[in-house]
Amino acid sequence: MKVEFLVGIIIGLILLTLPTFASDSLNSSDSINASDSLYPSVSSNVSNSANVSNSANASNSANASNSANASNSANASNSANASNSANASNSANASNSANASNSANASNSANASNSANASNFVNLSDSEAASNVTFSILGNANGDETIDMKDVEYAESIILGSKNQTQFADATCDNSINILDVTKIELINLGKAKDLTLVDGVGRQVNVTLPVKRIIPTDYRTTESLLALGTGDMIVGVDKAFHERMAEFGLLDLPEVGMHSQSVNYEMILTLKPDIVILPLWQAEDADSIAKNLPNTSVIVMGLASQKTINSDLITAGFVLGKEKEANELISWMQGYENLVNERIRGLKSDSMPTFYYEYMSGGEEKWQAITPNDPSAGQVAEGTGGSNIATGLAGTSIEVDPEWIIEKNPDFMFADLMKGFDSGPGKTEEDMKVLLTKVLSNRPGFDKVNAVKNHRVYLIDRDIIGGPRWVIGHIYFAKCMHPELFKDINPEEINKEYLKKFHNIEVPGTWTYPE
Ligand SMILES: [Ca+2]
Ligand SMILES: [Ca+2]
Repeated sequence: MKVEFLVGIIIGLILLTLPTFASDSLNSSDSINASDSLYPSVSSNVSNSANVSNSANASNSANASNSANASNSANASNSANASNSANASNSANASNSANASNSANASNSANASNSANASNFVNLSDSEAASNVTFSILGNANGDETIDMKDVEYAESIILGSKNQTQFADATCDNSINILDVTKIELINLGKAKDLTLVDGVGRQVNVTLPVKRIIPTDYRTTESLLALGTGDMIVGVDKAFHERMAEFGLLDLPEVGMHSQSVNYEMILTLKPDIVILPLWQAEDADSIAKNLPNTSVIVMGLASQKTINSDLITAGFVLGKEKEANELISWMQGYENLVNERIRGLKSDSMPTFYYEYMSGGEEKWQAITPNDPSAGQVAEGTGGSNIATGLAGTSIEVDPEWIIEKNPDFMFADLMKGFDSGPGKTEEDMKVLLTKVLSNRPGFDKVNAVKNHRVYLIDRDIIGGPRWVIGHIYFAKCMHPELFKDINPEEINKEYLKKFHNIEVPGTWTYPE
């Protein structure tokens, strides 16, 4: 425990001294993104609920000691979530090291060492790095979104001393930039490299033998993203949750190698001889031990399920899998709708925006869990949609709150997350959703006084359109519900159909949002 604490302090110091990379490392908060995990820790939520309610109250207070209590209770909640899907001690250490709400989820050693390494390199200027998408394959010397002849030239300039070394310039991964890197970059560019090294979603350097032919994603939303790139014939195994929740995408005859990235069946994976195994961010803590059990397989952590990381990891995955064009198409599709929302809500004044309560797992037994903007997946999907989340400022990604607190906050809108996933989406009708809405709102004494309920502004949103490439559909739905006058011509259900047809060539009857 002591050692872990010290590691936490050291990581904290590194993060604190590297503000740029500290914020990058927030991407890895997906690693314990409870709202993406199937089975939130029920017992810990219960035991922490009193504290968490305090934190909600504290957020209204200027009293310093109350604020401190609030962040402590939030830490407890984060640790609990972490132990569910990842490693609790690291999460707790991170909470100690810096800002609780931001860094609590962020820490892992791979990330920290990446930050440390990266500090030796220059940051590319905006003109040199095309966008905020990070194409993290060694050989991408100029830091843009691909590897091509410009990287060859850039590496030569580094050798000649006219450019500084950059983060991904060392194509041969030997801590030196020389003519071998230039050669390697040329080979990668020509499609003749026998291998390449990528920096995965949590900063691990992973060598991949080319060409990649057989892949196993251990998480169902990652699988959806990969399928959208046209990799259906490369996937040789899936997780059980994929069969249970995403039967509409096919692959029904493939073996199951785990359950939602847990209980990995190593024997099965070894039998399937994958070139790469792709883990979701929240499985990052286990990546190295999983890799040890899978010799001759590249184990890569990627954020293909989360809004915050999907673009960068799609472009990296697209390159490794020979699906660059497909990755670019998918990213353009998402960005098109993201821009549309931005453009239409641009004129709204922040102080006149409606408030909303976004509830986690509304369809399940547990209620009163507020999704906060810290959640890099669902919480972020709801940001930038012309509303103000009442859970803004609360620590943690999702946090149990007191019903009284919600009533007092009196949100104008309520969005109910249907994590269970079986009551909405494929095969469901509007009538089914109407019944579900009644169920979601039952057993909530005093809730009829809340503006959202009083004015019939409670909306159901299926998780299919929150994670993976479809996050942008959920994003639009939030914006349209709160500002229907700005999105009269936009129909999220139609966009879902468009996505399924365009990127998966399937038609799936069902209802993902209610009411429209
Ligand atoms: Ca490049
Ligand atoms: Ca080198």
